[in-house]
Amino acid sequence: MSTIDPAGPSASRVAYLWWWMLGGSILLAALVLLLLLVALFRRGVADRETGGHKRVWIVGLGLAMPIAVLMVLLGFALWIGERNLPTGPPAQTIEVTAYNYGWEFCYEDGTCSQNVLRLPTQRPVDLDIRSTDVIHSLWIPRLAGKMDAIPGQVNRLRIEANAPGIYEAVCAEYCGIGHAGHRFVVEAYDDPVPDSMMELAR
Ligand SMILES: [Cu+2]
Repeated sequence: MSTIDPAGPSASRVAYLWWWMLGGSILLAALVLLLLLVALFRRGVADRETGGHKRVWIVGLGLAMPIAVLMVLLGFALWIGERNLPTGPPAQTIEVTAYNYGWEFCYEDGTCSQNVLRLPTQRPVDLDIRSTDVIHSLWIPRLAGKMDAIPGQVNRLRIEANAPGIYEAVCAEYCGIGHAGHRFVVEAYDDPVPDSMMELAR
């Protein structure tokens, strides 16, 4: 269930952004800590600063730098988000219905499964997500970001699994007393899906 152990392209992009943000935060935190140490051990330095220097500290480091850093991060996040949108035709579309407290997955061949989502590997799959009661949120941490399930609306999420395996998933929006148990598993298979597995998943 770790987002920094991605198993698909969408989650990999999110993890990539996360590592860059962590690196940036460490650099900035180090800079602030350094300035704090300078202030502690060289008391009086600030008092001797002239007006020009104060402009560097307040306008430069206090305003311009955070705005520039946040703009770069915003641009980076928008670029990642754009690339995670469903573009091009999916290998298949699966109808997902969230309800208190379970998940139903209906496939193009007309079959449905409860609380188990079967996927082919290395192929983009679109989930068309609905809710029959309250707002839920579908989250498969190792495959993609979260997507809300909202009554009266269809939200599409593109996912892809790099390798066969079992991936755990949860509802990421508090939806009632059974929320903690509102989970499902993703079973990703190399094609073709073995008949015995199909039976199991049903
Ligand atoms: Cu829920």
